[in-house]
Amino acid sequence: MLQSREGPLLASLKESVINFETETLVELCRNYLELGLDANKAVFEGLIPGMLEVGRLYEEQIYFIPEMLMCAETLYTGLEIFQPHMTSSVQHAKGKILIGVVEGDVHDIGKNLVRMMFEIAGYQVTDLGRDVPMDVFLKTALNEDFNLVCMSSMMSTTMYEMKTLIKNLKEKKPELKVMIGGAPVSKLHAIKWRADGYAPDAQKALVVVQQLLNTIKLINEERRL
Ligand code: B12
Repeated sequence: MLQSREGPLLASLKESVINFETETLVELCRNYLELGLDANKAVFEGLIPGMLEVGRLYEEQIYFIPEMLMCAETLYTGLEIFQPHMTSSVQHAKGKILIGVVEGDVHDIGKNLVRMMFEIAGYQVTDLGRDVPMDVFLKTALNEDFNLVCMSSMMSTTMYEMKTLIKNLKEKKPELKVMIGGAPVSKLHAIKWRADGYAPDAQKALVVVQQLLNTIKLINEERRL
């Protein structure tokens, strides 16, 4: 019975993001949660596919910047409603993570999703926001005690900021672990730029973080022996 309601509701959530119908979306979110359905599914199989379709509409020049902004606003309303109900297979994770979108880039939806997954798992996250000046990113990463620095970029023009940032960070603090992500980058960029990790989406990012932090723990334990 519930399953028969879930599919149409997920499709409607997706549609409401595409059509930037925030009021409808709020109503749908309420119905969805009242039925006790899975909030993670609502985000990853409803809201995000909606935003991906918006990207396609933009590329086909059916949507322009004002529409994209309205869709993003609707998406954020949904994320806010679902976040308190989301769960993670990783619980009570320990570690301090710094995250931000590099200088020149205002795309922060992806970064916010990654941050959300980290917070749900229990990590302590410092979010520098978007279009973060290089010196701010560097200073914060070097002066505070983070286990991992995560950077995001959505444009082929701004992704090289990550390369420079990694180089600067590794020169000054080689032991600091760095993870990168965002649509224009791949695992190959991570390897070439000497990042320690890469993930293509928010769910996989959580798995990679766990692996990286476990490695750090093992290295520290071995050092103590
Ligand atoms: C929404 C959007 C906008 C919104 C952004 C709103 C916001 N608050 O983010 C607005 C309208 C502001 C915007 C502006 C612009 N945009 Co725009 N935008 C998009 C769009 C449609 C969707 C991006 C998005 O949110 N995707 C959904 C999220 C969920 O996916 P995601 O970001 O990839 O994130 C996932 C993964 O990448 C990963 N991830 C992301 N970060 C990280 C970090 C880590 C550490 C890890 C592990 C993983 C990870 O996990 C995320 C979640 O699963 C894309 C088109 C597209 N098809 O993607 C264009 C796009 C990115 N934009 C583009 C452009 C050109 C612009 C503008 C220059 C347009 C203009 N003429 O002004 C400006 C840029 C201004 C600037 N200086 O940054 C181009 C970039 C082209 C390129 N190759 O460089 C794209 C690709 C559209 C296109 N095909 O031309 N944009």
